[in-house]
Amino acid sequence: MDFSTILLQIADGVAIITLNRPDVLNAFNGDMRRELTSAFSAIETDDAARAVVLAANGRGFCAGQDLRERLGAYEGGQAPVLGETLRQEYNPLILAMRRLPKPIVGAINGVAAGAGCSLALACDLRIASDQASFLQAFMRIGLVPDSGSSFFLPRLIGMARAAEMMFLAEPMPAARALELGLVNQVVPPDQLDSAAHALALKLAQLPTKAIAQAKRQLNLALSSPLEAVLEEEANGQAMASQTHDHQEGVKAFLEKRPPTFLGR
Ligand code: LHQ
Repeated sequence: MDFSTILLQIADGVAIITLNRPDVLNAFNGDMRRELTSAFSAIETDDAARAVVLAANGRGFCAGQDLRERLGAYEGGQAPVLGETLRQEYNPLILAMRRLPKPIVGAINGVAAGAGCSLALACDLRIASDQASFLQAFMRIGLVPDSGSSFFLPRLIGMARAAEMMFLAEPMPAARALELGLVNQVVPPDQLDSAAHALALKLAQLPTKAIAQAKRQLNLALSSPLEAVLEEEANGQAMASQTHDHQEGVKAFLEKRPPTFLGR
């Protein structure tokens, strides 16, 4: 697949997507929104990809909406109505990430601002460089949190801290994000790629169907009552118990050797 704003490579069970508009800290233009969604949909159907790293080139992770994209409209004295852009482009991207039956590791190298912060929050796990920061930039330009930030942020760090980030729009440094559980790990910048890749490699070797189902259960747990989650767990276990990977896991345990999971 040919992309102009991102890079995609798949090897050793791991798909690496790299945001590639470094001059504008990987701000989202229309091409990047569409290409990113296409990349996730290509990964969904490719058995060679069992885990994903979402990384970025340059010194920023993603600065959110490219504020130059609609300059024409502002200069003409008419601000664009942004609801449709969200419905048609950002929301499908966030849903594609959450519905992807494969784990996504965000490798957060620098600032993740606005919809770029939302993008980081939509990953399953986040490893951050100690230079990274998270910024709910929306309020700075008179907008409201979007692209899933209002869903993920309070669930990750609690209502009061989410309100603080959203209202004050001050950057949260990686070290604080680690304290609050917003990221899983913080590493020096030169170790970010290898740490994210090592984690994804580990995920790629786990029982693929069980990982996909665990992600479904986590998604459901975010917004469903206990009864529904218990039922989903029972359905999921009915499926997982019939996989080769489950048989292999038990066999390997009994034979005191590491398992080889084949993803079926
Ligand atoms: C940028 C951007 C950018 C263009 C840096 N656009 N060029 C909104 C609308 C539509 C529908 C859906 O939802 C949304 C959601 C949103 O995402 S709203 C939030 C949009 N993002 C922002 O408001 C963040 C704007 N950027 C910043 O505040 C700063 O750039 C941050 C704090 C991210 C980084 O600051 P610095 O490290 O000081 O970098 P810088 O400001 O010098 O930026 C470097 C270059 O990147 C610079 O270009 P230049 O040609 O001067 O070197 C910036 O203009 C460009 N850039 N963000 N969003």
